Amino acid sequence: MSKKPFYITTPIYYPSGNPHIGHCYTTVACDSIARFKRMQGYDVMFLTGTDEHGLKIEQKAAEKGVTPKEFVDGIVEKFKNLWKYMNIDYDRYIRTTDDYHIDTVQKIFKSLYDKGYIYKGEYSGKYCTPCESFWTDSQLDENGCCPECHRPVAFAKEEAYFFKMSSFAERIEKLLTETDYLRPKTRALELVNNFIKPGLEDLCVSRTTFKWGVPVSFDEGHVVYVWIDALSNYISALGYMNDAYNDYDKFWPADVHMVAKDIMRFHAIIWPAILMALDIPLPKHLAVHGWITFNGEKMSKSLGNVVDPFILGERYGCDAIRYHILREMALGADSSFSNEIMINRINSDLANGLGNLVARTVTMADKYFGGTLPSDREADPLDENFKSVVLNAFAETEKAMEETKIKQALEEIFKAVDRANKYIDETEPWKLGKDEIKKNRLASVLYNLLDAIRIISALLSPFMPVVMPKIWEQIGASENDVTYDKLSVFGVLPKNVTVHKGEILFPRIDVDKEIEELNNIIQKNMAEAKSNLSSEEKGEIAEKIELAPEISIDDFAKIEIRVAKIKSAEKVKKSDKLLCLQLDDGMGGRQVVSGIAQYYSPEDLIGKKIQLIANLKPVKLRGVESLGMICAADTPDGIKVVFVDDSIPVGSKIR
Ligand code: ME8
Repeated sequence: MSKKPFYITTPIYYPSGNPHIGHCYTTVACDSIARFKRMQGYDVMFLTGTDEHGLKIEQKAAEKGVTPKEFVDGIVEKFKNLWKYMNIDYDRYIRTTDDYHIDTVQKIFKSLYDKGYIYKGEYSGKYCTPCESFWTDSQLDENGCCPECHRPVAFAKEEAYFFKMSSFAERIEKLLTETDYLRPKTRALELVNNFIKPGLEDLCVSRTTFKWGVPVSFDEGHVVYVWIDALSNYISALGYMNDAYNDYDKFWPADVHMVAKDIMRFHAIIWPAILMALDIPLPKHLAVHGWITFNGEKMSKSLGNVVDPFILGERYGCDAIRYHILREMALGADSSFSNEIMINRINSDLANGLGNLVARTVTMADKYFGGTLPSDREADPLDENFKSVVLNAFAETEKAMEETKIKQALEEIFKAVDRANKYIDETEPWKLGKDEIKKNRLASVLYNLLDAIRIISALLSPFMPVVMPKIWEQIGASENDVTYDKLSVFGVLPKNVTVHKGEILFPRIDVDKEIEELNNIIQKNMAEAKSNLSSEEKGEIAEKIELAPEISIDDFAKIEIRVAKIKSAEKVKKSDKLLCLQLDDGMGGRQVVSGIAQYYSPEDLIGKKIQLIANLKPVKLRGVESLGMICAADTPDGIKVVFVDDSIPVGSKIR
C-alpha cells in the first residue's frame, strides 16, 4: 500500500539579516510535525526556503555595495547552517531566485492576467515602503500610519497591475468562518472584521519603483509584487507549471502552512484568493502562532534584541532549545522569551524530569541485576494505573498533533514522565532491591519503567531528535521497538532486556551563573547589532523612544547630582559586569558599584571625573555596598560613562 502524503511548509524567510529564535520557532515546529508524521508512516514533504526579492533587499545590498544576489547568498548560507545545526530535516529548500520559481511566477501572473483576474490600472494611495504595501485610508492605524509596522506612509502614484480580490470576498469569508482552515479559529473574526467587512479591495500586484523582483513577462519595467512571488513558492516547489519537480499531484493541497500572526493576512486572504483564481484546491490548514517576544518586543533583526540560537545550542544542546521554544508557545498566543524561564524549564523538565527518570531506572537495573533483567516477574494492581497514564499520553499526543498543538502534545508526554517518576516513589525499588524474595517484583517495576521510557522517548523523538536515540541505547531498545505501532502497547522490550548506562542526558544548569553570562552576551550582541544599523533603521529606533511621565522642578530638585573623581577601580569578585569604584566626592569619599566592567577596565577610569547621584539609597550588589550611582548613557555601542570636564571641581552640584 502506498503511503499517505503529507505536505507542510514554513514561511520562506527574508534573508535580510541573520536568522534568530523567532525563525527557529516556526521551522522547529514544522520539523517536529514532519518528523511525527514520518513516524506515523506518512510520505512527508517538508518545505522551507527564502524569499529573496523586494525593495528592502535591494536597498540593503546597495548599502553594502554588493549585488542583491551576492547579498542574499551569504545570508541564505546562514539560514541553511542554522537549520543543519538545529537538526531540521527538510525535504526541499526553495529560493525565490531559483530560475524555475521565477519562471513559474511569470506563468502564474500571465495566467491570472489571461483569465481576467489581473488588469492594468493606476495606483494612487498610501504606501508603506518597509512593508511594501499600499493601504486604504480606512486601514491605516489611528495615527494615519501603516497598520502593520506603524511607520508613516507616503502618497504614491504609479501605473500598476491589480488583482481582483473583490471577486473572492464572499468565498474567503466563508473559508474563514465556516471551515477550520484557520487555526486558531479565534483569529478569523479579526480578519473578517478588519479586512473583509470594510470591503475587500483589489490588490496592487506589480511595482515599477524597483528592479529586484520577478519581471512581468509581458510588460517591461513592472516587477511582480513580492507577496505574489513569495506565496507562489508553495506550489512552484512541487513543480506546478514547471518541470523542475514532479510532486504537485501527490502533495497539493498542502496539509499545513505554518506562519506567525504578522503574515496571517497574506496567507488567510490573498493566498486563497490567488488559488481560487487559478482554480486549484486550497490548502487544508493555516496554523498561526504568535511572536516570540524578548523584553516585551517582537524579536527583530534591526533592534538586535535577538538571542543567537547557535550560542544557546552550544551551551545547552539544540534538543533542549527545541524543547523549550516548542513547550512555551501555544498556537495563536505570543510567548515571551526569557533566559531564566528557559534554564528553569530545562532543569525541571529535562534534567530533573526526563533525565533523572532514565538515569534512576538504568542505574537500578544495573545495580540490582547487573544490567540484564531476569525473566521472573510479579505484577501488582498498582502497575495498571501507571501504564494507563502512559498509554493515555500516547493517545492525547496523537490527538494534539493532529491539530498542530505542539505545546499541548509535549504537556501530555510530560504527564507520563511525571507519573513514571511518581511510580518509582510509590514502588520504592531501593527497598525491593534489599530483599531477595522481592526481586521478581523489582524486575517487574524496572521493566515497566523501561517500557514506559521507550514509549515516552519515542513520542519525544520528533521534538528532540538527538537525545532520544541515546535513551534507546541506554534502555536497550532496538529500532524496531520504537516504531509508531508499538507506542500504544506495553511489553515490547525483550523480557531479558539489557540496559547500558550512558552519559548524563541533560546536565543540570547553574541558573545564576548562566543568566549572568547570557545577559552579558546579549548586551554585547545588541550593541553590535545597533551599530550595524542602516540610517533608516536607526531612525526607526529613534521613533521608538518613549519618555517617562513628566516631573516637576521640585521632583528634579530631589536628586543630588555631584561631580566626583574616580580614585581607584576593581572588578567585583564572581561578576563579569560590576566594577567597584572608590570616589573622591568632596565629602570624605565613598564607594560605588557600577555595571560597566564589560566596557571599561579600571585603568580607563582612574583619575576621571564623573557625575554621581549622591543621595541614592545604598544597596548591596553581589554583596558589595554601593553608595550612589554614576551616570552613564546607553548607546548603540554599549554603555558609556558620562565624564565631566576636568576643570569642574569635585563636589560641585549639577543641576
Ligand atoms: O514574512 N516570533 O519573512 P520573515 C515568532 N518573507 N515567529 C517569528 C518571529 C518571532 N519573533 N520572527 C519571525 C516574511 N518569525 C515573508 C514570508 S511566506 C510566503 C513569505 C517567523 O523573514 C514567523 O514564522 O519576516 C513569521 O511568520 C516569519 O518568521 C516571518 O519571516
